This record gives sequence, structure tokens and C-alpha cells, in this order.
Amino acid sequence: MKKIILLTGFEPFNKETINPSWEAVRQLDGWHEGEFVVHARQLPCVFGRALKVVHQAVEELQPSIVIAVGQAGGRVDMSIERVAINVDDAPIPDNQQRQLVDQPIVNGGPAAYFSTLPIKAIVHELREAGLPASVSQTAGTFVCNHVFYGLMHQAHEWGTTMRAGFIHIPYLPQQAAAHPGTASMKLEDVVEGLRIAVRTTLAHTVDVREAGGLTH
Ligand code: PCA
Repeated sequence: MKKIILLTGFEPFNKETINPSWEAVRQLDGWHEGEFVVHARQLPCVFGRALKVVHQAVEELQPSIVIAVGQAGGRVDMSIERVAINVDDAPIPDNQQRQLVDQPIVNGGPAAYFSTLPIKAIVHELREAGLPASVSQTAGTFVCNHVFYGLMHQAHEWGTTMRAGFIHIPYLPQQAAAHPGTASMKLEDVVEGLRIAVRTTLAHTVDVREAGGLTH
């Protein structure tokens, strides 16, 4: 039996008609890499429900690795998230018109969880491949951070060896055309970047030591 890598992407939100995260991960559904096979799942952009879909997929598939992916319009590169924080503070309503403010994701849960992906190695390999990438110090406080935190909490509670993390990606060029001045990445580059992220995760159980922080 093949081991499973779960990739998730989101449905469109905030008046967009497309979400590059789902467009990219769906292209990798069924991709075999050595003893691993990728399963892609779409998440609703809805607090609570998105996490439910993730929890169910993890229970059902028992993946070795989970990489959740989301759109971050305005970001300039593939942002490999370092940390998920235990708060929902939505700047806009979710797709069910709910706007949670300053609510813990898990009551009494730890303030934060770190990604267990080799984030520095992924940034290194993406840059080597000519793709823009950086470590990100915040996944925001909207549905993406919500899913990231809930996923890491699930991994922690279960005490599994499952490794998990989150990658934010920029707009597609067609979206950026409607938001002048914002950066974009072509879908095929994002798909290739995610392949690199998966391969790098498989190759590195321990992260590389390389500077990736910020002064502010
Ligand atoms: N991006 C949003 C939620 C869904 C998505 O693709 C976020 O960054 O929270």
C-alpha cells in the first residue's frame, strides 16, 4: 500500500471566481512519487467547516504528510508558513458571511504551533529552481491560519508522526490583472513549486539551518 500525502486547496473567496490553491493542488491529485501518492481535497472557505473537512480527510487517509495551501493575494512569492496561532480574527466575512473576531480556534489550546515541514529547505530548493519563495512568519488570522492551527493541533493530539504545514501562494496573473500593482505567479510555476515542496519534505526529515527571518 502506498503512503499518502494530502494536499488541500480552498474554494474561491472574497469575490474571486477562482482560487489558485485549489487549481494547483487538483493538478497533483494522483501523482505518484516513489512509495507515496498524492490525494487532493478542496476546503470550503468557512470557519469550522474547513477544519472539519481536514480532520475527516486526515482520519480517513492517515497521511504521512499534509500540506495545506491557500491564496494570499498581495504576497509576492510562495510563502512557506512557519507558525499557526490560536486565534480567529477575520478582516472579511467567510463564505458563510461569518466574521469571527478574537476567538480561540481551540479553547485552552497552546498559543501557537510550528510547521513540521522542513521550511528552510523548501525555500532553498524553490529558489534553486528559480521560483520566488520565502519563510513567512504569519499565516494571518483568517481561514488559512484556522486550518493550519487545527491541523497542527490534530497532529499534536494524536501524537502521530504525520508532518504538516501550510503554504500561501500569490494571485494568478489573471487575478492580478484585476488588482493592479499586485504580484502573481503562473499556475504551472505554483504546481512545480508544490512538487518541489513535496519532494523536499520527503528528502528532509530534519530541516536545514539557514537564515530565513526578519528584523521586523
Ligand atoms: N486564503 C485565505 C482563506 C482561503 C484562502 O485561499 C486565507 O489566507 O486565510
